[in-house]
Amino acid sequence: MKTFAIVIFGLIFAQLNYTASGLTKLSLSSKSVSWTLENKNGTIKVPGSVPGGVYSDLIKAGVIGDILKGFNDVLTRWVAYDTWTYTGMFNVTEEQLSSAVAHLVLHGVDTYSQIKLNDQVLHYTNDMFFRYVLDVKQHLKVGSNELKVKFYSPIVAAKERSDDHFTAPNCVPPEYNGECHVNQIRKMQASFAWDWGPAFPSVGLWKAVEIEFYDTAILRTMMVHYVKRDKYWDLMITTLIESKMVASQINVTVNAGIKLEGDQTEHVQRMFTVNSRGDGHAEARINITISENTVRLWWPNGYGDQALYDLFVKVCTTGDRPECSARRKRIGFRTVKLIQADASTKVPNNSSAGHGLTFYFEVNGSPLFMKGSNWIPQHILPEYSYERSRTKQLLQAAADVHMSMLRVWGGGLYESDYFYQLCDQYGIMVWQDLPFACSMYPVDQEFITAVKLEVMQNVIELQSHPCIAVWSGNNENEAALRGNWYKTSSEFNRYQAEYVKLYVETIRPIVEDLDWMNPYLVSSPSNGLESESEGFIALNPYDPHFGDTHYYNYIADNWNDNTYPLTRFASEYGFQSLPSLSTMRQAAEKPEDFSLQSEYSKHRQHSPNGYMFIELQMDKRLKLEKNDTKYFEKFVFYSQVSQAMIIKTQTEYYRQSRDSWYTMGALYWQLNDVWQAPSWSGIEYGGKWKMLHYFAKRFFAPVLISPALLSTGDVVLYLLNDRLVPILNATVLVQVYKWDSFTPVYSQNYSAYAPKLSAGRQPYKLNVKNTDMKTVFLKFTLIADEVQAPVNFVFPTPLKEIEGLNKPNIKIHVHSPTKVGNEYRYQVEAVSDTIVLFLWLEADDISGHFEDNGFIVTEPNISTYFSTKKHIESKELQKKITYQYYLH
Ligand code: BMA
Repeated sequence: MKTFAIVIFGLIFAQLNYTASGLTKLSLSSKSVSWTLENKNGTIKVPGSVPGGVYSDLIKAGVIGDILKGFNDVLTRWVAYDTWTYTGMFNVTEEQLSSAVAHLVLHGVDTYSQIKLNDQVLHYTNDMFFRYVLDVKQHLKVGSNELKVKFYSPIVAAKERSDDHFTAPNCVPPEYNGECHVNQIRKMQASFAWDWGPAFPSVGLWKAVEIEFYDTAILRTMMVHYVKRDKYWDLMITTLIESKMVASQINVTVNAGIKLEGDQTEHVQRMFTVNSRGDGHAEARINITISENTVRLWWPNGYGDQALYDLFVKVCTTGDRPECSARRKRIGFRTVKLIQADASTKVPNNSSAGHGLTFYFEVNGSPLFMKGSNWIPQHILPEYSYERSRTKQLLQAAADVHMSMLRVWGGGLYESDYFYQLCDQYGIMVWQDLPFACSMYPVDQEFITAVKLEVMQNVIELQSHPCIAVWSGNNENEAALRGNWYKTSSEFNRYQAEYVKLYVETIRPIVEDLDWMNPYLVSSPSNGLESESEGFIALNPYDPHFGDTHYYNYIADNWNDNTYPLTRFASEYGFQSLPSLSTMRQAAEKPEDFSLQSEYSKHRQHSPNGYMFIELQMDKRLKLEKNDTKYFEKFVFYSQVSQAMIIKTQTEYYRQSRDSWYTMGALYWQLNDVWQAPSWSGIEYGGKWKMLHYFAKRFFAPVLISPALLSTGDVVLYLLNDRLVPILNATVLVQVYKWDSFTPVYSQNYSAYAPKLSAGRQPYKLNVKNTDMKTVFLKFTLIADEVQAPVNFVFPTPLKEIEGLNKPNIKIHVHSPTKVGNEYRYQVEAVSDTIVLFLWLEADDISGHFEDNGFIVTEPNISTYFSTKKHIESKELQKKITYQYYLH
């Protein structure tokens, strides 16, 4: 029996080396077809790219320069006001045209366009997130054909729609240098500017374009649902079949096979007669039952392996000339539940903590604390936003610092399939916002129709990825309406009704119907079920007893452990810093730009009063004299120190609050950047890690000894344990240092214990109130069998007040590299003669990153690694490495 299955399976796989028999595809990408791009009055005519876009094509042709330099976002804005036409000439053969079906497939059209084939208007598009499939059988001819896609200015289109269907806000704040009414159009919302990014209202064919020729039917895609039943997984595969756009009955055979552990396979074949609707769509369902012993579970990063299995599906038409087409998906077996249940089951019911509902993810039956960040598009131009190397670099960086969840934020995109494949591989769960953010949205017929189609298509594509954990209808729109952010209070009822129509009545049933494995939330932040019971716009969407929260406070003392409000799940919180000088140099043009007062600096800061808040936070804790000769350089560095310490403090507070409040998630704002500017990111545009990202590696560590300094002067300790087993027989070494010596003045061991998956508060405290707080700091080291944990610190007073810290003598030594994968890995040692605060190593213009950085040096020797793709002599690297630290 087993041999038989393998033979059949082998046959299926052998045939899967091609996408289809019967189906032929004619790629219209600019690699195979010549395209031109022309503006309205014909004064600009350049080669066009497909996939591509107007800004990148104008850069390639030398019409405009590097769009991220200087003020080029504003200086190139004229591009977005013009009308641009992409014209492609391609040949069709007689054989191709003899197929019964010829469909033009445009995988991504950004956004308002008219599509003409051989001078006949085929269609008008209005949604960049939608794959358009157009019947071109009657319009094609043998020989040369011309496809023209005329793009209307998205700014003008948005304005025109707003004139008819105005919905708040009127425009983005002036600091953004942005454009208005992006909420009117189904385009990446951040492309009209955001508080961390420039406006580039792009147009273009941002994904592939092709013509599909076949006779009867093809497999477009498939959905995969699975449920655990006793000792089995029931796998339900829904194939989505496309055919001629007329109602008809089609006979097909569906083959599905999955490779399991070892050499085992499961394979099923069935015949169907499917009813193709008038739009050419039909479905066939096939089930496979898998014994639980033949697969391993898929776990989020840090909690276990990411077991993935190849599922192959082939659909063949029956009859004289069978046509086959196939798809492969890698799937993982896991269960995810978002538990919103009586909070008193988790925390004492006689306290405020026990009121309300929990909000946590239970994965494979275990309650897991989600650690991570928020993902914004990796490039401001959509045609570059799916770039594989950058996707990999960023997701790898997220996985390297123990992130288990990323929230794909609602002002961006549905990301590339590659993005979700990597999240599957790295174990990064995805909180997927639908692309609606910080606005009220229209609900006219055109808009609702586009949204329905778009959501349907994208949920179908993404739902089978094991990484997908939750869908959320929008970013901050419930909070914005309740909080009157856009002066909507006089029309509250209208906006509430429209909100419900869009996210509850239109989107929710689609998502829940197509993906019944993963939960749908109406908004982020929201009170979850509680918001629903309050008409979807809760009185206080930030209620700590329910749902998720976003929290930004730029005025409080954010290095203080007692500053932060409680929450069940922190899905956004953050603070700005400046990018490093080397990143800034890619965009700043003159030496004068490198000053906070420069026009350049003002132009790049979109967050109103942004620099003032950075300075305010810095002044609370660090000392930087206004007349310091290196003021700007230090400001940049200190801003990163300040950001890293703030997010560390806040994140550890949330992890600790698992104990008393059942806080179960910390996703800080934001992982990445789209340009060289001040922002909340932990990784700069170009991939360089800020101090925050290095700190994340420590504050997200699976096991961490985490102190909190209470306002009474008591230091309490938590042993954070994100492992599925308890920590027994551990010791915490507490050492008190004076700032001027490597030798601690006090050391004491305490025993420590933490149950599995817990924030074990330890049953003792230390008091620092009566010590001379300016001269000492505390260091905590966990000693436990087979457990690695970073050291941690308490600085009892603001660092600007400390006494005794000396100027260090530091020597750097770089060893010869070893090759690890495609990278060279250099051991870097730093030797210091005294304590150093936030020792920060940089490798000049060599791109790569250190394994650790931003050190609190309490021993004479520290050692780390620098990894880079480029080979460089270790002596050279040693010369290039510079360092900074905090000293006043
Ligand atoms: C939240 C996010 C983003 C924004 C960030 C920083 O509002 O959802 O819209 O960039 O805060 O202000």
